[in-house]
Amino acid sequence: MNTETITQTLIQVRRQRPLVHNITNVVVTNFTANGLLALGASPVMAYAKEEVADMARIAGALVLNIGTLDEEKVTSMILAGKAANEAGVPVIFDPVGAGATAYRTEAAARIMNEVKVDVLRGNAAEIANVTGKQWEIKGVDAGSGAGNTRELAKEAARRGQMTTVITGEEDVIASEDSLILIHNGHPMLTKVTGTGCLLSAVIGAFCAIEQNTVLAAASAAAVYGIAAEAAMKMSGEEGPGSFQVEFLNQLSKVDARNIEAFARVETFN
Ligand code: ATP
Ligand code: TZP
Ligand code: MG
Ligand code: MG
Repeated sequence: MNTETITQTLIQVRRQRPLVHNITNVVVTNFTANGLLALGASPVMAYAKEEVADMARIAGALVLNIGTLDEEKVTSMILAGKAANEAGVPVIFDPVGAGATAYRTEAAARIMNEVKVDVLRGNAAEIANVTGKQWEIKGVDAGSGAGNTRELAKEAARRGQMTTVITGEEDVIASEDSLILIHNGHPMLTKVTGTGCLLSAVIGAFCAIEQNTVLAAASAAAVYGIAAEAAMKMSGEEGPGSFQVEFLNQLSKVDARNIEAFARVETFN
């Protein structure tokens, strides 16, 4: 993947302003909507079982996130997911906290059985736990696991036949036959809640534009990491509060010049 692909996809996101339908958690709802707006996409949060199928059908992408799940939300996610599948709308799934409780792990499995997921995005522990492997998880944060995230992403992609994104210090984007690593980002992203969830939604915006979900997800991760690096430069040592605000500013400002100068991408086939 070259920097031109990343730039062109970002330009198209801003030009087309895709509608991204989110069924997400109560912690990150506002940050997700503001992050998508800053990027140039159009967010909507809609949860009622009476409307989710209609909303998913007209969206450019559907993002499902189990961060604060309950049975009503899971029902709505499955209804929305099936409608998106029928309409050819890409589905992104963020299995927040899978492995932390049996209910989360079981609900994630149920959603993935009922809905064809196009992109699975989580930390290493979440992806391991939905792939039937053990990896320590502390609430919603990845614990220390011993595995190789590149191999884990490949295996999850192969098993689920979907693009899999494992984020962390390096972001791994895998499909059955390709692997891309993104080395952008900053540890300050771990000090602001919802940065993983927002990335899943940003991947949704890119998937609405680019049908190749590996290129879409890798482009999204690169833009996101570059915005974080720029936000650190602007907010300096101020801390997570200033960083969060500046990160939204920088999501709206990433351009061809930053991408050309700062994208750190490794592509394997
Ligand atoms: P967790 O709950 O384990 O923090 P998450 O769902 O919040 O997981 P992250 O893995 O934190 O997701 O990824 C969110 C963003 O933060 C991604 O863009 C990722 O590249 C970035 N990121 C996470 N850790 C680091 C790090 N150590 N250095 C640079 N960027 C990081
Ligand atoms: N608790 C339930 S959902 C959530 C918390 C803290 C937000 C998790 O967001 P992220 O993006 O995984 O850090
Ligand atoms: Mg994080
Ligand atoms: Mg997360």
